[in-house]
Amino acid sequence: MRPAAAASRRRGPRATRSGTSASTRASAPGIDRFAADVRHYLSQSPRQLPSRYLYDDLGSALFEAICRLPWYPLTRAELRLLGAHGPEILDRGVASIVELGAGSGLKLSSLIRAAGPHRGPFDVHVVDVSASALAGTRHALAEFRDLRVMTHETTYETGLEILRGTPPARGRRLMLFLGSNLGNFDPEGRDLFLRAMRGALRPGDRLLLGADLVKPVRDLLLAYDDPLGVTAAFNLNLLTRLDRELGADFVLDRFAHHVVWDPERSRIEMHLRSATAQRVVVPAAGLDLALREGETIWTESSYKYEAGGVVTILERAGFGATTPWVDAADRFALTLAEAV
Ligand code: AVI
Repeated sequence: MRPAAAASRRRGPRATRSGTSASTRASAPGIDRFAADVRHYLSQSPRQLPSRYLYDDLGSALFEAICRLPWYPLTRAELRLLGAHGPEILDRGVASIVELGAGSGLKLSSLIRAAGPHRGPFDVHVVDVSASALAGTRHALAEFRDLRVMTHETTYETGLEILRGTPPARGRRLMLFLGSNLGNFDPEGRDLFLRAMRGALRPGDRLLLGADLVKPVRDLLLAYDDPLGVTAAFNLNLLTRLDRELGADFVLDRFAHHVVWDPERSRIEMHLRSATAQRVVVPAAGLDLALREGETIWTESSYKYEAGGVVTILERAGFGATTPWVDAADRFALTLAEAV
């Protein structure tokens, strides 16, 4: 990995209503990497595409819409927990907040609001590959005084490298990894990533981790295959991205959104199923694919946890975990863990 400081292009700090703000942009994955990943993963058996590519501008907007659907209760459950436990989460020792993958900034702003008016000042670092998500976060934080906001337009991994080299001058750092983002990692990648987060913290710093919990299968299937078809659009949009950016010739109505619950691995899988036997070319990735009728392209896994399981994996990664706060209605957990 390139040294973060050398890779980043710093745009100078500027005054905002909320305090000061600055941004870095470091090695966001480009089109060559996209083409190479598509070539590699579509050639696997079963065929796959990495879920991180679901989030172009339209994909990010569709995901924001998913979070408002009645059948996808994760975001609302997490907001309830942040509202109820804000003062504890942002106790007086916290001077620096880091969020990986902030989306619209809604959760971060809700947490700061819930902590009360006398908390802060805070240094806030937000890491996301999407420039529009970072702009949304800045906008959401503009109402607060006493924030110094740094946005980092880059991958989580590079963001963690940057943060590791810039510990806060005073107080504790609180890292946020919310919204069941951890659920999109396979177990091996998850453990590595938790260790990388731990590596960017010092003993006494904290991690607030969101995790969606196992719930009745019917509810899980509805959350990922909603009757309005928003999640289907989110999934199919990945093919429009391949058409637009890599010159592919996927025809959308020859594919269907397909969702499977795997109880053994405790995960929801999202696929795109080929309705017919068909050929598809992806010129920029050098691919000429022959898809069978019913063959699927696996686009995402969302692992679901038990609250006790979250504590175990956190402890394995070098955290002392407290008892998770659980939203009983929608089965979602927030765990505040201390780096040891
Ligand atoms: C971003 N991530 C946590 C979402 C999830 O639930 O796995 C993405 C998503 N996929 C379909 N709906 C939402």
